[in-house]
Amino acid sequence: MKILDSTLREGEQTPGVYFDNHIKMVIAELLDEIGIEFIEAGHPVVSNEICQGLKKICSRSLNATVCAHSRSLIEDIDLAIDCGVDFVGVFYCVSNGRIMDVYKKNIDMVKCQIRDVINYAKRKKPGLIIRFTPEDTVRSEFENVYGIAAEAVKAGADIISIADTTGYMMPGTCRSMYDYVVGLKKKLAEMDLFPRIEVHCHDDRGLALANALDAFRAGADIIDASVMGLGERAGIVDLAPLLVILKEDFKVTNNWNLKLLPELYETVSKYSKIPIQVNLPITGENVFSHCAGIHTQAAVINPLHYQSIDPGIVERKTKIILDHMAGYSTIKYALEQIGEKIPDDAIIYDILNTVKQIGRKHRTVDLEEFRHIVKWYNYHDCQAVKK
Ligand code: HCA
Ligand code: CU
Repeated sequence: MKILDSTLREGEQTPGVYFDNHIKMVIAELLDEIGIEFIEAGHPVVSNEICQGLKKICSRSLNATVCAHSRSLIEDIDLAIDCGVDFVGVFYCVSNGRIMDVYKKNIDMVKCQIRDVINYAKRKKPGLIIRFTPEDTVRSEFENVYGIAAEAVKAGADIISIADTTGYMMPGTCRSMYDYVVGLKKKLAEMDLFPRIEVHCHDDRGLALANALDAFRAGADIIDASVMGLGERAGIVDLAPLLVILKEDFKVTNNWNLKLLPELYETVSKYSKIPIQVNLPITGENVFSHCAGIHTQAAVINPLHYQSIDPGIVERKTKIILDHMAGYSTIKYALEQIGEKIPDDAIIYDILNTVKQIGRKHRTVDLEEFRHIVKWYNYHDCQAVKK
């Protein structure tokens, strides 16, 4: 299985997000270093800047295959090929409603258009990987989806992408992505067609990752994701947890370097001006921190009592937080961290109370401030002894 990162295409469709071309290059290089197999780097028809960015990224000879997004139009294909991409993602909506209301066409006209465009692309650049996405796949009439997908594959499409454009699917229900992937593969196999299957899951219901994993279990070959899940509306699958789960839980053997994920996320966050949510799985500030006294008591003995993911896989560390939730063992642990002798219980409780009071002011105590608090009580104690 392979990953397609769309931070530079879908991600740039986040309101207000724009990456300058020199930043796009850095992001593409980081994705490549991590070992992401496909980088969807823009939709050339949107602007000349996007074309320039695509051209430069293609000229870098990355290991990753660079993809351009394209409408089902010859002019878009020409532009994409002109940018030097080896992969073009063509899309068109296939639902009767949209075809008739918006495009004033019928399904046969759409079939012809898609067939002609894909034929043209394959002839113009033999070896070009072509993906066809029936937009809003999962809510479109199934016979339209497999009918047009079959036409696309016969014309030369290598990949059919199932787009859950509106985040509509739900695991374990009649809207299951697992069942959809199995059903579409079966239908195409009956026609002797075996394209690779890609999935593009939006997160409108917070189920993008769950649906993507469902698709993976059903045999999908390529999964789309973006950094922080950036994209239209609620965005798509967040890249970091997808990679971690595939590697750690599903034991896929792709050679991804997960240790570079924090750097990638910081870069994308800085230049997209979208903060990394503190509780964002894997990359959020708080996700390997322990706060409540009962948790820290167990976590200082073995973090795995309260963690099921080892932070080391993304080069992060377990953190114990000092705030109003701290307990006796939190303070003992912090004293050890700063190399301080463990004082009498009475002093430990004085320190604990101070830490809790500060915590009630909506603050946490870092180890530097903790040192000052300990010093204060030690000093106090000396004065008391002198008297
Ligand atoms: C879009 C919609 C899209 C397309 C996906 C694809 C979707 O922004 O054009 O072309 O594979 O969610 O359907 O992102
Ligand atoms: Cu999308």
